[in-house]
Amino acid sequence: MARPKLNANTSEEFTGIKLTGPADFAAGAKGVQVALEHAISEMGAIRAFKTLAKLNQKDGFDCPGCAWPDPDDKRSVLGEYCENGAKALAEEATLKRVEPSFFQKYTIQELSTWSDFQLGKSGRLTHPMVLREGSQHYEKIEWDDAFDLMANQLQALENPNEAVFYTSGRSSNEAAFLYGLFCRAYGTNNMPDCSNMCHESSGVGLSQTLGIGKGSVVLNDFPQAELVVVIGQNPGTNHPRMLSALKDCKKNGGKIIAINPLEEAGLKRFKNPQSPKDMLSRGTEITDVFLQVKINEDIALLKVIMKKLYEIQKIDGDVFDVDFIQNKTEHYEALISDLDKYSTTELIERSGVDEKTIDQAVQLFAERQKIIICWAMGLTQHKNGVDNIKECVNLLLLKGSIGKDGAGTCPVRGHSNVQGDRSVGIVHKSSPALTASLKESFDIDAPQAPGLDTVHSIMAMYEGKAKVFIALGGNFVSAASDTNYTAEALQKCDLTVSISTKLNRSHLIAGKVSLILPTLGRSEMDRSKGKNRFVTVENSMGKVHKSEGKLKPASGHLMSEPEIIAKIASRTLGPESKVPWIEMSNNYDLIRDKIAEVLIGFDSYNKRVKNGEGFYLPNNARQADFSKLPNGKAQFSICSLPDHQLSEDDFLLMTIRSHDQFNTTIYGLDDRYRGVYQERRVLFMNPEDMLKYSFEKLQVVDIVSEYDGIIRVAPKFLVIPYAIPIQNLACYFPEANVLVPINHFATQSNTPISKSIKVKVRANK
Ligand SMILES: Nc1nc2c(c(=O)[nH]1)N[C@H]1C(S)=C(S)[C@@H](COP(=O)(O)OP(=O)(O)OC[C@H]3O[C@@H](n4cnc5c(=O)[nH]c(N)nc54)[C@H](O)[C@@H]3O)O[C@H]1N2
Ligand SMILES: Nc1nc2c(c(=O)[nH]1)N[C@H]1C(S)=C(S)[C@@H](COP(=O)(O)OP(=O)(O)OC[C@H]3O[C@@H](n4cnc5c(=O)[nH]c(N)nc54)[C@H](O)[C@@H]3O)O[C@H]1N2
Ligand code: SF4
Ligand SMILES: [Mo]
Repeated sequence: MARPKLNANTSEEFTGIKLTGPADFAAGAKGVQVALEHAISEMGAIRAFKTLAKLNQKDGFDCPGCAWPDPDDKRSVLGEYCENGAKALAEEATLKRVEPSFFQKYTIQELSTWSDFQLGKSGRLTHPMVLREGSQHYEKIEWDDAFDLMANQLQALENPNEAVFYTSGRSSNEAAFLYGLFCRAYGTNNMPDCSNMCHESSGVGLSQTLGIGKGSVVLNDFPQAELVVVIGQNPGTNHPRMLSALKDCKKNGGKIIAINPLEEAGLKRFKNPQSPKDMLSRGTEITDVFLQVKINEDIALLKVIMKKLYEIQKIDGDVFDVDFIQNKTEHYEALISDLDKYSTTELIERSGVDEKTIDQAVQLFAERQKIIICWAMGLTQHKNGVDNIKECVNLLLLKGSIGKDGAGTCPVRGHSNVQGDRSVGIVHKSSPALTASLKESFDIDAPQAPGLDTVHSIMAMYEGKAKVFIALGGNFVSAASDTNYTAEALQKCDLTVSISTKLNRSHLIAGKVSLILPTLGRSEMDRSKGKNRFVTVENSMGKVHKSEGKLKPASGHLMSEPEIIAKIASRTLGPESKVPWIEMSNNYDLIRDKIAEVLIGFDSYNKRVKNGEGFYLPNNARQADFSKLPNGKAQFSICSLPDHQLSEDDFLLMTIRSHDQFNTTIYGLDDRYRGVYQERRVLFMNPEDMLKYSFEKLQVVDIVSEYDGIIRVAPKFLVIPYAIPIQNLACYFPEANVLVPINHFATQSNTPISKSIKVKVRANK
């Protein structure tokens, strides 16, 4: 008997909103207090203090939060972590458990009515579990039986491309390398990755213009920068320790420009909890010029800045780095003549920023030569996400701000090892070089044809072309676009498998048969033959270093990610496989040796990570080496303005993170910096728009999107008056993912348009 289709969305119940208005600084004593409260309530005081002391230390483990780097040299004894790092750790190191009895008690139908917050707070998964065909309850399964079940399903597929292997960016380099190796040995490149929904636009835009899909700066560039631009990013919440880097820049006379539809608290002022002086004073003012751009009008704004700089250049001649442009770039003339086609007045109007403020920013760009541009999802998750990145690169190239100290590109990565996973082979497009190395090292005939990325995997499952879905971490149904469509796609699968630490909605919105395989978290001891093992990760700035868990594992039944992958591989591929799967998963040194053999930049991998220092991967843009690009030159690009064809009653909606979540993991219900407490179903709206539609404060509304004749509704949101541009709206991810159409994504990168969804707002009746 088939199971009924479950509701894939979080609970619509309101939870008791309180509003205080936006904060005017980030961190401070409150940050410390909240961090400790979370840690102590999940772990107890002794465990909390012991574990926090190892977070981001050289002999400890890497923060399971974001990918912001740790200092290369000295680490603070007071703690090298932030409030949200402590929350991420507390979530993983919690003492609560989801035992088999939990699943006996609740059906998946019952659990699906819980909110994401409630699901996550249930605790750590302890045993491998199976949901059998037609059943409503997960039940215990032995590890061996789970691996046999998977191997049988995978062997029975007519074509390896009927299987999809998703990765979320928490996995170590060792686990990710084995996983990619298994996919290719099995015969598919179907490796969708959370990057596809995240920084893929950065990867594509940067590769085409600078020849590397990663950023070019390191942490030590910040104190040397004369100007840092933070565009489409909310570091106070999502990369809190970046505020220390911005502060270091300011201390040396640098300036900060923020470009955002919202004036985020973290970009106003920062009180560093590690600095007693800061805590007693007002802290550091961060932003010098705030450009309150309209959603997805960054290109208009950047174009007007470049036009104005060009006007000054024509008069005084030393605004642009002419030598750099001549020697290192091409298509400068095309860029200038394209800029000429736009009217300054129209660009200014589109951007939504007044000319006086733009001129202040232009002045800073004109006077300063060492510039860093930092960005995140506010630029990548649009139809023109790739062009957004290229326009930033244009500006940096004009200033010669690539390949010198204190200057460059800084796409700030999300998940703590998302960049590493990519570096070691989680890519749905393989390269001839990788195929050749895999052949040489493992005698594997890896497939050449590109595999499916996230949106195309979902479509393939929906259409019955993919039948098995395996996830190394993450929460696919809640993270992906078009929640209801994605849910249907997953429920059509014959088998879904989640390698997870904690319960989430993707375990409930399952295929005909479903497995949960519980795994060790970052903070936990990974022991083999009586010895502790370590793994390695790469931070947002390309540094690879070790991470060694210290806590007793959440359960005696957990396996490490490399062990789980190796078992799946050896069972599925059988004794004919030439890869020593089990030996490698027993001894991670062997995995690292193979990574060093297959991939460039990892020479003496084991030796270089064992001392705790780590190493930087090669980065051509940092060296201003563009030899791999056409004519050996960095590329200026022609970017066009987006066209949303908004009617008078349409809004553009951005789906953003609150201060109390990590993606689909909801830490709590407070968005302290935006002054919204105890509620997530909120819609931030300009007071003039509220007046126009006669919406009252806290009125209940439905948000509706219509694409290609299909209407999607996110019901029951409370309207909050907020300083956001007119015709722009914001609400939280993942509650609003139901509105994002599956077939609308960024050109070239296929990243869903989660930051510019065209919607209407209706009173809820
Ligand atoms: N605590 C915490 N840390 C996290 C995460 C988390 O959920 N919680 N998630 C991690 C992950 S995976 C990622 S990718 C990063 C995400 O980090 P961010 O990208 O900072 O996260 P978002 O909340 O999506 O915020 C996007 C920011 O861009 C702005 N924005 C939206 N649209 C536009 C636009 O059109 N133009 C401009 N200029 N700005 C715009 C929004 O107002 C918001 O300030 O954070 C990582 N770190
Ligand atoms: N509308 C909208 N949608 C978005 C975004 C947006 O801004 N707006 N952002 C997008 C972005 S940037 C991203 S990166 C994706 C995130 O997409 P995902 O990475 O798929 O989602 P997460 O919520 O980070 O995954 C959380 C789950 O990971 C598991 N987990 C945690 N730690 C570990 C571990 O160490 N190992 C294993 N195996 N599992 C672990 C836990 O079970 C937890 O429930 O969402 C995307 N979706
Ligand atoms: S900035 Fe990111 S990596 Fe650093 S402690 Fe905070 S959450 Fe963890
Ligand atoms: Mo992300």
